[in-house]
Amino acid sequence: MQSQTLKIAIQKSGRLSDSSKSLLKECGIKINNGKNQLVALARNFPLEILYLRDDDIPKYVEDGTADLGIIGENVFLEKNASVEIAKSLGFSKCRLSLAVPKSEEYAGLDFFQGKKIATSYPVILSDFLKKNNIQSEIHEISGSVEIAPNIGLADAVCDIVSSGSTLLSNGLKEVEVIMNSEAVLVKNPKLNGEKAKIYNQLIFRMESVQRAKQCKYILLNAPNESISAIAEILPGAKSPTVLPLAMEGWSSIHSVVQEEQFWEVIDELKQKGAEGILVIPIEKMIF
Ligand code: PRT
Ligand code: ZN
Repeated sequence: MQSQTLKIAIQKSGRLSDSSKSLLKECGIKINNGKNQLVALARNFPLEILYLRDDDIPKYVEDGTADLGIIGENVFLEKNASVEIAKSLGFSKCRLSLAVPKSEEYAGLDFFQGKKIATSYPVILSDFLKKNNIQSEIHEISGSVEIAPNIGLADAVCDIVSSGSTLLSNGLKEVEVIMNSEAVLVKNPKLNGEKAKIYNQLIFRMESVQRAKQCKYILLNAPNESISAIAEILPGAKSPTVLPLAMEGWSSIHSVVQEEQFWEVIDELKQKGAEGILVIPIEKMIF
């Protein structure tokens, strides 16, 4: 039994919370969740979960109240805390952009010279403007940034965009992307001893889950003379498994394929004589 527990801070409720909880679940971590609970202990892994507002997580990880946290890269940069990014997590993808009223003619960043920009991200925005030698007035507001130009509070906004529909329905157009963001796992840089060991176990599990999401298990039948050509297309983890079929001269080939190359690979396999192709999701991949 481990005497220490690792503490991870995740968003209590919001756009990151479901995916953060799912990730822990996929890592095989079972959590006893009570309603409105702020802290929970995992049942089968030395991990304590703290449920917080995302903006508070960097500070808690910096001061060691939590060892790890899951936040958007946008919050990581804005809060500028002494924490390090341990891993990109691939969910809650979005971008931080500048947007102006649709009716404005926009020819480039000079548009913002002397203008008033409303945002919840003053640190990232002022850094971006400074790098581009633009002098603007930053008006910090904590929510509903997109209404600022309509009520005469600002000439433009700097806000998170995902589908773009919020900007559209407020008569704004996106003109510059300042940064792309996704959820990241952040850690206290001083993690050591037993906590570092638990952290390594957790990272190992997260990597196995992530790797599996990027791959599919593939099974197909092929004439024996095509085996070597197909093995070249489907190298798998080491090399594909080849099993004889009851039908003389044919084999069943099993392997893994990268999700992003999937359709290309399928076309090539068909050309090489593959038939009866089955593609199955993989839950975990351990090397
Ligand atoms: O209460 P708490 O402080 O914990 O949460 P929050 O309200 O500050 O954050 P939350 O839950 O809204 O977002 C958490 C994180 O999710 C952000 O820091 C981003 O990293 C990420 N994320 C991904 C988004 C979006 N997509 C998103 N669409 N954060 C905000 N939005 C908002 C945006 O502010 C705008 O109002 O959604 C609107 C734009 O969406 P579209 O689809 O209309 O473009
Ligand atoms: Zn927040």
